[in-house]
Amino acid sequence: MLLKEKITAQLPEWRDRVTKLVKENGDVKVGEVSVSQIYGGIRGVKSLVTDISYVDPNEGIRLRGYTIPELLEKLPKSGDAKFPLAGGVYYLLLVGDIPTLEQAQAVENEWKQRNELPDYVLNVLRAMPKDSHPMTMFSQAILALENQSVFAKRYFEGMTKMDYWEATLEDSLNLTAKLPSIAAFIYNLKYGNGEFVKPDPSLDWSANFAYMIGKGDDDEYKDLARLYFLIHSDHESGNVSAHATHLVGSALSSVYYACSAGINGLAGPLHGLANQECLRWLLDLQGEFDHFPSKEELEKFAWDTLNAGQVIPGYGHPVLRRPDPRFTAQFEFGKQFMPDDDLFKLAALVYEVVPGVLGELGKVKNPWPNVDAISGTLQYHYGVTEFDFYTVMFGVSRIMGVTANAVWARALGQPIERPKSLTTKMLEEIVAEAK
Ligand code: HAX
Repeated sequence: MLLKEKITAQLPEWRDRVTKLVKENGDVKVGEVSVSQIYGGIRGVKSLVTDISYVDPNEGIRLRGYTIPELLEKLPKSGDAKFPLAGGVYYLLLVGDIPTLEQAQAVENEWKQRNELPDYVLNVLRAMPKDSHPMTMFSQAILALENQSVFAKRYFEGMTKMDYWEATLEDSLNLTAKLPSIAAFIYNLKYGNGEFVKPDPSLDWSANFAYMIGKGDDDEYKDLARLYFLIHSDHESGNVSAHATHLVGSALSSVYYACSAGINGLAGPLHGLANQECLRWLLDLQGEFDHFPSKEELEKFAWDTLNAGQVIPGYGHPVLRRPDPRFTAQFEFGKQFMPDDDLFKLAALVYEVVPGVLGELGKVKNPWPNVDAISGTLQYHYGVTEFDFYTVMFGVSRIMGVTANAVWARALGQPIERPKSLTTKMLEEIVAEAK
């Protein structure tokens, strides 16, 4: 298999590099930890390692060294598509290089051979209460697939440590292959006729998602799916979904357990659920006026939200200090394909007004839009109006990133995570001694 060959070829060098770094420089200090960081969500503590992506506060995400605009330009596209194949994105995350079109298609073909969704998973989803959140259903479906884990089976057969990554790659391909089908089935079950639509083998992974939710004739939506699945795939290791996945995986739980945990984290309103909250806020704003609001009216609406003790969803970020390039890429898509859409125009006005309001608040470190500020608006335009579903699409994409990280964590022998906790009294004593 192409991916296995490409990773195998790099492994000796990577293993030597990491072993040498730790053996010869293991005691070199990378940073310090302050009391406020310990109480403040470990913000900014340099304690994780990944070579798959890096978030620069000003520049935003780079996947394997490439910015979002570079990726949109360089990653291979098939046929008339204007946006890249997800198979190429996954190749890039796993292997580290921009693939050729043939290499991207090889990953797409690998997925096609593994995309069959067992009946029992469909039945688990059918058995869930009608008011289950789509993220609960998504996490549940991933967990239900755990019995298929190649890693778990081979581990109990006595697989050697050196082979962990290969079994993890198998699980990762088997899981990622099924994600569009799982997501589309949840969509159809929750909002449609409950039909399970099989993927069309002539379509790519992203376009198949569009096809299975009934948008097979909409080429623009297929391109939006390709863009969406690219930009949400990875965002360093410290965000909740990535870190939760890594933490659970570090116990050698399979990627099914680990990804289900990551998805549970993504379901939080301060993380992936912000995209649903964001659209809700925008629709509330739209509903508030019988006309297109003026800047002053919007400003007042934003202050009303803040004064009610709520956050403005889609704005702010723990690391970024500029507009998120993932926002910008989607905003450009909107400008190109739906410049006259009322909701898009409103989102554009929010972008003009809200950073100023958050700036005036004084405490917000980053008043700029993040990835979630616009993604729902684009979905809404194409008729995917059920906004509690949006985070599932985020999850479909994010699992590409977290499984690529899982493969490399196993390949480089990353151990079980175990940070140390202290009591408040101990911290008080440390502070007293420092004075
Ligand atoms: N609206 C109102 N207040 C905000 C705010 C916003 N959009 N962003 C930050 N603040 C507030 C914080 O709540 C915090 O207030 P307190 O000190 O009273 O607790 C203060 O400003 C400082 O926060 P910060 O250091 O700037 O930001 P954090 O790193 O603590 O939090 C968040 C980052 C993304 C959680 C935050 O900006 C937020 O709640 N934004 C709105 C929700 C959102 O868009 N989440 C999605 C983030 C992207 C993502 O992960 N997607 O999956």
